[in-house]
Amino acid sequence: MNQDELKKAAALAALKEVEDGSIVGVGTGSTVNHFIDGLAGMRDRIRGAISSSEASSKRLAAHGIKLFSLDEIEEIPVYIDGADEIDGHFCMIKGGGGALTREKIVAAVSRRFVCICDASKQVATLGKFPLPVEVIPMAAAQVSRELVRLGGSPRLREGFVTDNGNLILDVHGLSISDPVAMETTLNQIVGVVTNGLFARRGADVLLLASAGGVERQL
Ligand code: ABF
Repeated sequence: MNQDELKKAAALAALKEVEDGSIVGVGTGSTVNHFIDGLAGMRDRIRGAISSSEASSKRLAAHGIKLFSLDEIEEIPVYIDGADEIDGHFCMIKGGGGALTREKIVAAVSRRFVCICDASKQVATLGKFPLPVEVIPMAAAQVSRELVRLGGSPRLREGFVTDNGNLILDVHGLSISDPVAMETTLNQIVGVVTNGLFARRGADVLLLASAGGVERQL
């Protein structure tokens, strides 16, 4: 199986995590795209979805899945999303697709976070994948200097603007031994909207696809 087939296997396994009659939290990315396509086959069994990006909203709408906003609901039972890296404590780096802020917001209102990944995303220590940090445009230079002080090498993601009208700094060279502390520290930098560490609220379930099948880890 190639990587895309593994992503699809993890994504389709996540359909079993969806509760009948519920509003489903939907992430972003190529793995989630397979999930959305699978969800279309059971759209009559759900009320609809809360989406974490314009791209996912478009795909959900194209399948006739009703979209809800966070103004309409307080909590959702389950959020399904991919990751760029996930460690043994289910802390993650996310935001390679640039949707980290909305992903973190939807994850925050979800009772369960189900992460769908192919096995290449599993790591012992987070940080080989450059950590995305969403910044207010006028603060990009100032935030970059702070990130350098923390030991990282930030690079502006060229030609990219987030769904929220902000910029992304991809921070290379971090070895993140304490993801909760790093997430908290980065949150304190003025001008940072969100950082791509999902450690304070990590995943609850991991559906990990490898050549041997999809393993459900808790
Ligand atoms: C989103 O999609 C992101 O947070 C992460 O960056 C990405 C995973 O990418 P893919 O599913 O395309 O490998 O969940």
